[in-house]
Amino acid sequence: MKITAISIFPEYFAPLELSLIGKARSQNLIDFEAVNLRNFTHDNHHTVDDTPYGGGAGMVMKPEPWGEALDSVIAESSTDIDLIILTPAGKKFTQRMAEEMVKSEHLVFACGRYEGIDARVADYYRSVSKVKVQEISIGDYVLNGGEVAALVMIEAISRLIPGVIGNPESLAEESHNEIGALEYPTYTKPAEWRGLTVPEVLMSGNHGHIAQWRRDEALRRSKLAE
Ligand code: J9T
Repeated sequence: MKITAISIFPEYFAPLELSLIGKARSQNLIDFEAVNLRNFTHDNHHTVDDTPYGGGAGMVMKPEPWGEALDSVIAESSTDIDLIILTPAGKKFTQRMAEEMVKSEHLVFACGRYEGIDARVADYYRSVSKVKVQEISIGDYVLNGGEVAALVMIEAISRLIPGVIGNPESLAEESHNEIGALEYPTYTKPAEWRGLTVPEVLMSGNHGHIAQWRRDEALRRSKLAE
């Protein structure tokens, strides 16, 4: 899988060299590239933003640098592209979406700053046949830019690539569990710590009782969280 992130802060993506996805990269399971949006400006100040039509606070990202950057990424790609535009106004990112996106040959993350990217960029690329555009939010809060949201998505997606995480069983468990993976409390040794003990059922060896207890606990927790 090829992953491209376009941003005015490509340094944000340095942590991808480490940990989980670092392993995926070294095994050539993921080919990651960060592209600096300012390389697609032509003025001395490398301007990427301007004031909004209609007035209001903040700045909007200009369409031209995005158009040139995306055209160049598309021209260099031999496959279809899934273009993900990070925005708090997008569709909420879920585990099911990650499971779909991991099938992509080339994911391109457009990370905006300021008050967003000129809306014509999404509209234009929806009409390009090689490209499927999705506007995605990682949750109901505002960030300073799409970079951290892209990092979240890249971690959620890349760990689903076969061979990236050690235990395929835990992946199967996550995807079969509709109410959410691993929502029950977990324990390891010692059996008693600072006067606190591990629930008896977990040490019973009765796998049916353990599974039932975990379902009950996960349900109880999800009700508490409502
Ligand atoms: C500028 O981008 C954001 O603020 C953003 C992007 C994706 N998801 C969010 N919840 C916020």
